[in-house]
Amino acid sequence: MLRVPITLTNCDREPIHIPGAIQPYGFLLCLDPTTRRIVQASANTGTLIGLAAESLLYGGLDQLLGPERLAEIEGLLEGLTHAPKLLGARLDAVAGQPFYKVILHRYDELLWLEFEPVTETNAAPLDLSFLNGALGQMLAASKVQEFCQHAVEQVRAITGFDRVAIYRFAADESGEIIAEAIREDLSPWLGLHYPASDLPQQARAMYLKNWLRFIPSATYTPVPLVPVNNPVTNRPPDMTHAALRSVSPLHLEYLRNMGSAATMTISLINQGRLWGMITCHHLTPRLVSYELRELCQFIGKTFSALLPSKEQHDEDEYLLRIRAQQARLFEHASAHNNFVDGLHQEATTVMDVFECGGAAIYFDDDLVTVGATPTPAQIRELIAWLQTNAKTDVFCTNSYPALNPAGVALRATASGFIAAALTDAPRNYLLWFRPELVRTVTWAGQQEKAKVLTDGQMFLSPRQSFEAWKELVENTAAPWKPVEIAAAREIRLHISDLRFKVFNELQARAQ
Ligand code: BLA
Repeated sequence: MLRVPITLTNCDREPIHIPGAIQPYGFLLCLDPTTRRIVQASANTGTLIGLAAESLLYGGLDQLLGPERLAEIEGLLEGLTHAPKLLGARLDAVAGQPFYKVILHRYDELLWLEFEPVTETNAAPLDLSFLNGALGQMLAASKVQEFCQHAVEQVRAITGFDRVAIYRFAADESGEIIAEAIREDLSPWLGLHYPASDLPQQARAMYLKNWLRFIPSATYTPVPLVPVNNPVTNRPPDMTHAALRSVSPLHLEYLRNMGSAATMTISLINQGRLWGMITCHHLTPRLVSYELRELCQFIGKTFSALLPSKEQHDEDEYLLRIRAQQARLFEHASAHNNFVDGLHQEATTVMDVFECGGAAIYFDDDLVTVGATPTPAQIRELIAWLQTNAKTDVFCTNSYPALNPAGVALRATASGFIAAALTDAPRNYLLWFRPELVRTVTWAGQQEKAKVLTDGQMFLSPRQSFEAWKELVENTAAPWKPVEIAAAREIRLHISDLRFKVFNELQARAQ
């Protein structure tokens, strides 16, 4: 049960790297790097291998391991860094049943030995030809969307999780499910958005250092370390790189509320930034072998390495589309006696140049609109506002209501807009509108009832999060991309050139 009321600030403050406890599916020993003596042990060694944690303290590994395994481990301890290493052999000498594997790393002035049972779930065996095919597909995908779809399908194929999704972060750190592979009978989450607070800052920072988290059961009772504090530093050891780290109780509650019994999350990192995560969910608890988790990390790292080229491809393609539409628009504008007619009467109109809900042309007091726009009276008011407030020839916002309270009335169609004042006639404008983001997104998840509070506590669940996200993005449209603003500038200059040419021609004819 949670004791502290959850607020978005105390979420960010929870010290998730020093929980002083582990998840109970394995056990942990921390060794002093110089003396190689055990200085901390998880309290479950008694239950798991019949040796009480207290009895292990200040002794060596020879209490658990025979000379052969000990020699192997000694060999690995020398060169250890924060990057975990798996001891190849199974440790059947630890306690007979179950068999253990050991994952070792060195961090926070300690040598860490994490013992995991060798129980496999129904995951497919590691297969090089599968991996070869999977990477081939990822390389061949040109668009980010297609690339993400391959990645979730591959991770689902090798791990057998019920649901594998890619959760991508926006500039404001909110997230969206952009691809998923799910068991047939599950309802899709594709297109769902979540607020930045669902993944607090300290967790983001940790996930940049450690590529994979694994929670085989969301209903576990944490096992404390004995003693909880490292005798040297007098605080719990830093578990940033420990696989068994006990995770935030807040997050566990969130998982239980969403009906998820086991999860695995892989970081997707782009130029030092957490770009997104591959999140895996299972309806029942499950163990995934360390080797398989390593393979998933490999996919996450490969994804991260290939991602910039896929993003570049999407950007290049959008730019080409903008250029082609611009060229058509310019042709139409020149072909008509009145350029305004050319901008809205042909198959390609001013609103087709880039992604927007509607557009308007305001010229010599005449107003023409295409697509979904505010009413003519509202557009005229907007123009009056621009004339006093817009300091640049091309002005854009993705939250007009934040700049002008009267803008709230326009939020359905024009939470965002780009306004380009014509060069030679600055009181005239081309306008592109974007609707409120929340109107373009629908909730497709389980139709559970949104509950804000249970017993005075915040109720953590994706549905609740989605409601929170909706509130945060009220009155906001999708942000304008630099390439769109640049295109608006070009259109503005081109229209002015065109008008200048027409003016010159008329003058020449008149002489
Ligand atoms: C961690 N939150 C996480 C993680 C995910 C999410 C993927 C990584 C841990 C893991 O592997 O499971 C969020 N997971 C999601 C979301 C979806 C999903 C949004 O599948 C959507 C489908 N979480 C909250 C709030 C708080 C919070 C309000 O919603 C704080 C008050 C905390 N989330 C929180 C914390 C962690 C976390 C503290 C870190 C857990 C840890 O690693 O210890």
